[in-house]
Amino acid sequence: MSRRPYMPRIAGAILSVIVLPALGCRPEPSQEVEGTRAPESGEQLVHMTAKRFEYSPAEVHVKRGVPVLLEITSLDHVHGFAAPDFDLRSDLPPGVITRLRFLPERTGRFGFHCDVFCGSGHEDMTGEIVVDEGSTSASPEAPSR
Ligand SMILES: [Cu+2]
Repeated sequence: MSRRPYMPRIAGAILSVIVLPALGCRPEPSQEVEGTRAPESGEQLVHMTAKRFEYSPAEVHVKRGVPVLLEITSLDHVHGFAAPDFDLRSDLPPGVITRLRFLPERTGRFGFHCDVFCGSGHEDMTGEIVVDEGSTSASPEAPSR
């Protein structure tokens, strides 16, 4: 027999999709996905969570020139995510993975913040996307003129 047996995989899938939730132990708190397509190769995948009144991580490092996929999940309440420098904004419903894509074209530090009022402390709910120079590890501030 040269065919590979697919049964164990299927059995595993059935186990995790049907049996485990029935037992009350869901493998992931967030199953729903809002937004665009699944992660693609070549993207910088960044996971982030939001809760009153912070993002984690609050500072995200990405490389310039490489597409970024942000996957953000709120842990408690509807929050927002707004990064005006990248024209990004979305609501973050709790328990849902919200996907946002952008291409960082300039290096630097770019702020983001919650733009859905979520209580007193809301205005402190901020963070930064730090875009670093891509590929090589050459010193970032070495102009070659
Ligand atoms: Cu807020």
